[in-house]
Amino acid sequence: MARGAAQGDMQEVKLRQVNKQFTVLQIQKHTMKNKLALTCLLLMLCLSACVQSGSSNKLNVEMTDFAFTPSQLTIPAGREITLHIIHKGLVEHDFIIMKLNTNVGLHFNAEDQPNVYWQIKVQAGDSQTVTFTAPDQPGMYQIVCGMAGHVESGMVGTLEVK
Ligand SMILES: [Cu+2]
Repeated sequence: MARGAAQGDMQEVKLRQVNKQFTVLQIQKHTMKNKLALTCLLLMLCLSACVQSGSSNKLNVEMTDFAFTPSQLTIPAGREITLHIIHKGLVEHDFIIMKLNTNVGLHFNAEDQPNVYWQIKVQAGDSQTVTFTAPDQPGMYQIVCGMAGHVESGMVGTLEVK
């Protein structure tokens, strides 16, 4: 009996040791997982911050018949802006930035021409990368296409200068 009990105790001790080691292993695994999760989180935060600051002086605009996508853009005041236009439509379009506090109204016509801040004409299928200098004055600027009937069809947008 006494021997059997002693053996049982020994087994229990061994079992406890194994359990302890297993727990230690589990804790180490857990800590590594947490570290990995934290690293991932930090990396994601950094990436999103980098993308946000990096995209400010670069614009990507898609032209279709008849829309600008996105139609709301934001750029930093006074900076040189690289505009990449992807033309996916079948007809010619313009990307026109109107001067601050001007608006083409229902149509773009000859009276609106002196109020143009900057413009580029893009032929169908002719994607382009161009540069222009952002206005110095912060505010909301209107974007339009100057082709007859295109404003009416929805080729309008806003450019926020910050
Ligand atoms: Cu157009």
